[in-house]
Amino acid sequence: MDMNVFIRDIPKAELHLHIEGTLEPETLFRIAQRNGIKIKFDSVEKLRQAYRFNNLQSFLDIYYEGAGVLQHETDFYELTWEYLLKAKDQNVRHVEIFFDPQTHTERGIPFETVITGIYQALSDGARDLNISFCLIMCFLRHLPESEAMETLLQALDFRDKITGVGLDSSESGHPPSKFMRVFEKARNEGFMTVAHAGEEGPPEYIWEAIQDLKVQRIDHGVRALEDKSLMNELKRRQIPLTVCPLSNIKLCVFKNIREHNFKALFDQGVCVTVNSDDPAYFGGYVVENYLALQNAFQLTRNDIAQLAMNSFNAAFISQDKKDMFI
Ligand code: ES4
Ligand code: ZN
Repeated sequence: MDMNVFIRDIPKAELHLHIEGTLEPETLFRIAQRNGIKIKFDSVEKLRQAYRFNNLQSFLDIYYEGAGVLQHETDFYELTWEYLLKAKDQNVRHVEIFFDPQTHTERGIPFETVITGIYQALSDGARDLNISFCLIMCFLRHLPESEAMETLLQALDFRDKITGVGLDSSESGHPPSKFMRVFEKARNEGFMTVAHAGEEGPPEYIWEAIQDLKVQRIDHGVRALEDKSLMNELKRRQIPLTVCPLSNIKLCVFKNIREHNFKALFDQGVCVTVNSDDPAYFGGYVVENYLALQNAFQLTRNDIAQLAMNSFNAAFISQDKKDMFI
């Protein structure tokens, strides 16, 4: 069987996916028009051409602007549903979706509008597309901890719909320790925890995510390779990394895919998973991320199967459910 087909058809879970990052230019234009919002770019092509980034911040500036077209429950529904159709095509069986409530509540969109639209699409997807799901609410780390705390309090009204909390946005200068209290409260309320760390930031930020925030997974974490004792800790405790190869290339974390440290992490026995991060902006969904790695590192079918298995093992699902997939 052709490797492309093998990668497409193998059941997989996606664990690092920002729903706002699945907003394709076509959808962005359609929703903007419907909501009477003017876009700086006069065509889909021009907008897509603007998707050239030199670091995380240059991407975030465009990403937050794009998310500004989302206003109504149906906008969030449509966004999520379109992603699920892509996931279905790529045989993604389980998704753990990040959303950034503060990106929307800061613009006056109610928390309830955001979560209801996203959750309805995910529920329909579970029923009609057979894709199971979890929702992870991320705090924007460039904002003060007090605002993250307010967001957590708002989320308590939707407790049954949210599995975990995460930490995203501009990493440099915003260490995980800044959010110690809000993560402590989240854990006490029964939420799972994850955090972006070691994407651009130093290995110390990964240590802080593990020790201060007590996360179950690290999002990105590629800079762990710079710290031998951290690598030992990740291996010993089998703390998964949700790696996003195409994202790392687009944001210039690595010069090109062959320079990516994925293979070193994988060969050293870290529980690595492959994910798409913000696929509408980074040029590929999860299959394209697997394919990029397979091409660059000549991965075997066994390697691909191991990565797919890791994705279920690292998921926030019961052992029984993992056993059904693996
Ligand atoms: C993100 Cl790639 C990345 N890093 C940090 N925060 C983010 N939010 C959306 N994509
Ligand atoms: Zn991310």
